[in-house]
Amino acid sequence: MTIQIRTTNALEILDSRGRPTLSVSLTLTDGLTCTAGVPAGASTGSGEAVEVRDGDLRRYGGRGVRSAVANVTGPIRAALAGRTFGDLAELDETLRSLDGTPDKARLGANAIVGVSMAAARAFAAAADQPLWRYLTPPGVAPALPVPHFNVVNGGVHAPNPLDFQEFMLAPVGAPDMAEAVRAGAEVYAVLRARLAAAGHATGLGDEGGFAPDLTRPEEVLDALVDAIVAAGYQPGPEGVAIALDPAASQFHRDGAYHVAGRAMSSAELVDHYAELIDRYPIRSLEDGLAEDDWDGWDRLTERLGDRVQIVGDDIFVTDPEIIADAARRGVGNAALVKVNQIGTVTETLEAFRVCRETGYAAMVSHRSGETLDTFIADLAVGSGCGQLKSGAPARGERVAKYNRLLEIAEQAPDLPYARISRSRT
Ligand code: 2PG
Ligand code: MG
Repeated sequence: MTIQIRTTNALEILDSRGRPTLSVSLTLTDGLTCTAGVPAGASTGSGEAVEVRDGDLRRYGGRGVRSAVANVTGPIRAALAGRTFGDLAELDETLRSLDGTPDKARLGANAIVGVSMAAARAFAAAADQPLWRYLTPPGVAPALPVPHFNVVNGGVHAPNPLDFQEFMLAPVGAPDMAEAVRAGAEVYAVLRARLAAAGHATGLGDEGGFAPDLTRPEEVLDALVDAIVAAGYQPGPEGVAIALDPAASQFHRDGAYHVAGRAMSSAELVDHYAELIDRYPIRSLEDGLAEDDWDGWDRLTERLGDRVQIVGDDIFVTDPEIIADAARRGVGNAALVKVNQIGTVTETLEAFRVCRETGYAAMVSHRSGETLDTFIADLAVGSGCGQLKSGAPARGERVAKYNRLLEIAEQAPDLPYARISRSRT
């Protein structure tokens, strides 16, 4: 199935945090227009593909994206307009070679990924397929992913004293998508009432989770387990399990990890995680250590890798080569997958392929700065990876993805709800 491009367009819009991002559109010669909203992170890995931002301090504190918009309407349009493409890989390769840098810094990963996402939609439409089906590689079984609801926010996503960035609810024991969403929303509601009753603020962080003035991870984990039980669910693999993203690069400074007022070595922090995993129904630990602490990651994986999923985000940055290298070394056992972290849909699909071939699990992820775009819901289903994190079951830009999963489940009733266990095996 081919597409012929008439033009590309882009607009500077706001993301969910009130910062500028791009809405990109691609118009085909047959008149069809496909659009994509570009996500943006806060706790970014240093190896991520590079966004182009204006740096003009008179607008949005330098965060404007007019230059990235100009790249879509200038060089990218000039390279694509009038051309016919046989598949997305060919189009993405054109974008990559036009950019010419290893990290997409010239045209901007924000400009490139928007075009790539819109193009994926155009190919899906040309093939008369829903996006998730188009994104399913041959031989892969699509599945509805277990949603990972980030219900307590800390780190750089909230102004509270919590050092760990994300505390997530994973309804692994739910019978289907609708019940999974219901479990997340019901526990979230109970958690809010309980936090309020205990005198904590129930304001929200960037991903829609509560941002209470708690300091120790144990206080949050106790509150989560209480809320799961009070909402009528079983904490753990039969009901609602817990996933953590401490985003440890953010609290790693001067050679130590700073958690709840304590400075810990890498080995001490691994001990701390082991204690938490002993005490609480934790199934997944993302970015437990900093992105450059590969020796620590070795230790972490060796110590806890057969008990929980050890997910690399900042350390792998959705880069197929880094994931392959990590798999050779036995570092981590799962990769977080963010389309804008690598910059094209084709390379994202390649990251999934490396995960499948190396036996690594994969989890699709939103960014802290989101739009109403629901691309990642389809990507999670199509990849068959079984896991999606898209923030709390609240705030429009977060629930848009979960609502899209409900829609897909309704439209494709034969799709299974992913069966993933508490441990990775
Ligand atoms: C993360 C992400 C998304 P950000 O660390 O996993 O939750 O955060 O988008 O700010 O990088
Ligand atoms: Mg992360």
